[in-house]
Amino acid sequence: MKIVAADVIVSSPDRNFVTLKITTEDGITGLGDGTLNGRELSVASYLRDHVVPLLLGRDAHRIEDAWQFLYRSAYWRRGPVTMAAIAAVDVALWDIKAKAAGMPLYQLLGGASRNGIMAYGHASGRDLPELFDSIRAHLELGFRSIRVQTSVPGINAVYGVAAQPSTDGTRYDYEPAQRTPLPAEEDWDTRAYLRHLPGVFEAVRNEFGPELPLLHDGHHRMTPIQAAKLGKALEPYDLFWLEDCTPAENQEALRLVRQHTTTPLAIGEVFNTVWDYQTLIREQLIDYVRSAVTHTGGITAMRKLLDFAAQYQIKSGIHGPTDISPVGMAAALHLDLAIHNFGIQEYMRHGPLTDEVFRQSFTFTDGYLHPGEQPGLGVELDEEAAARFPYQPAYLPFNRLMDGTVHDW
Ligand code: GCO
Ligand code: MG
Repeated sequence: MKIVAADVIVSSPDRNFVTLKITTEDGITGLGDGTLNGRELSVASYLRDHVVPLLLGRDAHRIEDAWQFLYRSAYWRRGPVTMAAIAAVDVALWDIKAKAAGMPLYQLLGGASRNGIMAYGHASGRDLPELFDSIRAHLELGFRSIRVQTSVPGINAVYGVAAQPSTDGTRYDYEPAQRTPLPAEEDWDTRAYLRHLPGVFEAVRNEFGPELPLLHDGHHRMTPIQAAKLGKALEPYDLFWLEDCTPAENQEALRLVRQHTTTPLAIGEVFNTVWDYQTLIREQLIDYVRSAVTHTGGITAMRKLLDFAAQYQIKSGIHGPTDISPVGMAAALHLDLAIHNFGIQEYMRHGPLTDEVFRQSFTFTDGYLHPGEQPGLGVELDEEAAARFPYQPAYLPFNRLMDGTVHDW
């Protein structure tokens, strides 16, 4: 089944998305997500200028071969731009194969291992009353697992806290990228954060009881010993996980954290290959793999990574913020349903304009996602709608410490 066309569509409904659409000689189309938040045009160029010419005429069914060819023939390998571009191709080819088979993609991955996919939502607040309202609003929406992020006294803007609560408390609760021509500057003080956070979790546990799974994202801001201290301090509040507690480049850092705390650890949203996890998985330094299908070379590579993790009782926690498009999200859901070592799925709902561009068939009921039964991924792109929302520059903020030093955001 020859590939006859491959088009890169950059569209900005609510936020920027990069989508690859592959068309075969018999008219089957497949979609892949190549969105890299704040660096979208680099993936679009990698695909348009360097990958599309290689795809034309190839057999769409040879997914593993396409993956190996794109990875190895560039000679230069790994990195978020390359791996997002490969992911876009890989997911589009899986979409085509499943459509050709007349099956939802999860069936080709071995079929369903569970009835539904437990998802967690993002609650946040500038103070405890606002945080409690946000948690309640998420519970009303059906979420049964909640990530908790709060402001810290003395710090002006903290990652993960919505600038303004929305009317339903959740719909636009937090969007990492801002439509600004330059990255916005935020401030940070780790000691103030470490003093504040345990009290927040104590208050949340007192209000919502012991059962609700609670998660927290440290966003790479702590040193190993600071992370160890936080993990210990949070033990009484029984977190589902503490995410990205230290900068992700240093796998050995997690050894030190692990020696000090039984708080489960999740890491990996900025990783892009299995090699980033070698030490972490073999030494069982983490409990959850946080990679996104979109940034880790697609379903082919994620399946291998998660199978490797499974040998060490490490589970999935696939990255699913709004900067993963509905196409990337659908790919994650098919994988979540099929693999045995599923842990949890992050789910940040997209805005209404995104729903106009991407017609999705996944459902969210009583805290559980399901990719649906449409052949393929179950997502269609309305190209006319996509064209109404041209690219808009948007960047993630960055952090400076109180003395002006640049810090992890
Ligand atoms: C998460 C992430 C995101 C990232 C975002 C950056 O856990 O969902 O930390 O919120 O900040 O994906 O583009
Ligand atoms: Mg995160």
